[in-house]
Amino acid sequence: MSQHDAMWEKLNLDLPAHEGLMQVLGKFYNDIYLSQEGRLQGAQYLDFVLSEIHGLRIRELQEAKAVGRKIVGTFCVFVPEEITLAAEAVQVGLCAGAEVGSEAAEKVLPRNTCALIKSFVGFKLSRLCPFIESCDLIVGETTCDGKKKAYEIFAEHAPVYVMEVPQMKRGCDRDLFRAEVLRFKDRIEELTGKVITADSLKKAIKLVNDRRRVLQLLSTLRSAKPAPISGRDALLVNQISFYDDPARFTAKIGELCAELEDRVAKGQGVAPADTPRLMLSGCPMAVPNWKLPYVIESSGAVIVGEESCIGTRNTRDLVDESGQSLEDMIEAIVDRYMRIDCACFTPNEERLDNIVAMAKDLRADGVVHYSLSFCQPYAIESFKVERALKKAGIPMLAIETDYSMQDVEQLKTRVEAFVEMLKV
Ligand code: BJ8
Repeated sequence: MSQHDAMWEKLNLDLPAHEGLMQVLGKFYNDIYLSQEGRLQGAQYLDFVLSEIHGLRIRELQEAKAVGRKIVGTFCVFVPEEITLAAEAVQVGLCAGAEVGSEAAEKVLPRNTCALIKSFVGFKLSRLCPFIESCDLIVGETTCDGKKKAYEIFAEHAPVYVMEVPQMKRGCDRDLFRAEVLRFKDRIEELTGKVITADSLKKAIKLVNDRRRVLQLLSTLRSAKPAPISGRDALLVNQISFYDDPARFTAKIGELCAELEDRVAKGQGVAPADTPRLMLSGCPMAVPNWKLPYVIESSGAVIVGEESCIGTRNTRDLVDESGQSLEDMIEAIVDRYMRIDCACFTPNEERLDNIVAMAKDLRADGVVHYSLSFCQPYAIESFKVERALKKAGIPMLAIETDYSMQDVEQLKTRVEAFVEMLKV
């Protein structure tokens, strides 16, 4: 029995199943996170947010709703949060990273669908996610085929709006995306009853950029040897950035970075300086998808960066803050989002350059490329990534997996062999 039961009941969650999920999540968190040694003081914020992810944060969302603010859920970093915030709404990233609910999802989706898609459909059909149930609007997007088609099914159960994201980056594609950003702005204004002004958009751009800046700082600090923070904790920071209040998050991670700066100055780390440093690259790892980071960091390596949407792909680029008119700011937003190097684009050469540059900046000894099973964009692109890294003299291990725990031992064997090879 939890103090939040009444709220969850009101949100129409399946209470017994939700209770089971929370218990599994708690145990998982305990094993993967709380068992780490030498964690930062600032990690207490992460532990607290995670422990209250379906509790106090949901209560905050209900309070926001009670004073007329709208909640907008998303599954992709292409949905411009600046627009949502400028209309005084709250945006939350919904990408689900758990296997629970996949049985229900497989009743309406083919089995060979990526785990991320099955997860969000399963969460909805099984009534397990209070974020989804709190949303006034859920924004989908036309990135990969699986998501695009799954939104049609999802829309039968939730209020869905789909943004068209181009697949190429020519002038005409930018025009298309600009039109979509304006269409999204209209939809958000209609939802909230608020008109977005130059002033409100300017503030929102700054708020989101500030969050990106603190995450950029975290990323830079991870280039230190020895690594000052575990990959698991750094991933969690990035995951929480999609859920928590942006201003609070930026302040808390600013404190955590100050602690890291101190560690770096003293030459302290979470693992000895000669520990092999690995960078993750590929599909996003949504909460609570911590399997591969755990496997890697219990195989004698430390993760120093994540080239993914729950990582640097979402934080590398800022929106230009110099625009004064609403039109200028919309153009700046379009420019910034068109730089996202998702594998759904063709060609996507800039991603290869970004991966190589990032691996060098972070002084990574190797890269683990991670694709969710049945994710064609990332699995196919991994061949080009491997080639680009090879040219730069950086070894890569390609992993394809899902959210189940069945392959943990097999993954461990492969990762351990890769780590041993790096030591030679
Ligand atoms: S911008 S990476 S968040 S689309 S893993 S559902 S691609 S089959 S998540 Fe993504 Fe936006 Fe791109 Fe980023 Fe499809 Fe692949 Fe599944 Fe994926």
